[in-house]
Amino acid sequence: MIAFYYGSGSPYAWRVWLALEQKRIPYELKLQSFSSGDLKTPEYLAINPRGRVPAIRDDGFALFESVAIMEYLDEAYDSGVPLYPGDAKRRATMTGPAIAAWIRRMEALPIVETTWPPHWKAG
Ligand SMILES: N[C@@H](CCC(=O)N[C@@H](CS)C(=O)NCC(=O)O)C(=O)O
Repeated sequence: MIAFYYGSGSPYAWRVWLALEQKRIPYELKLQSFSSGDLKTPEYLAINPRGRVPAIRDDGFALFESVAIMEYLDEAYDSGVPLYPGDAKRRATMTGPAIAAWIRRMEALPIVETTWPPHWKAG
């Protein structure tokens, strides 16, 4: 089972968490404390040398960086629920139904909302 390393309140970790849920991939939660130094232990740095969350370990394969993890999950686990729309234009304009578009929209909301084209604001 995938071990999912996350920290409370991390939007990068939410991205991976939502992907795991959406694809219905079984995982074990590994909560890391920022203040207790969990991310700087030798054990954790062996998983993510950058000492950040999120990270996963999948059958001995460790991976960090939320976007890379999402791409890995989407390709390695064919659960019939793709994270990305197949069509490039829908992917680029976030009009696809897939969860990746929604996750990007959620993450970008406080930053670029005022500059969004109208069709992004619809959903
Ligand atoms: N580009 C990374 C960013 C990860 C990141 O910055 N995570 C923050 C939490 S939101 C973190 O672990 N910070 C701990 C630290 O910098 O010590 C990703 O997408 O996974």
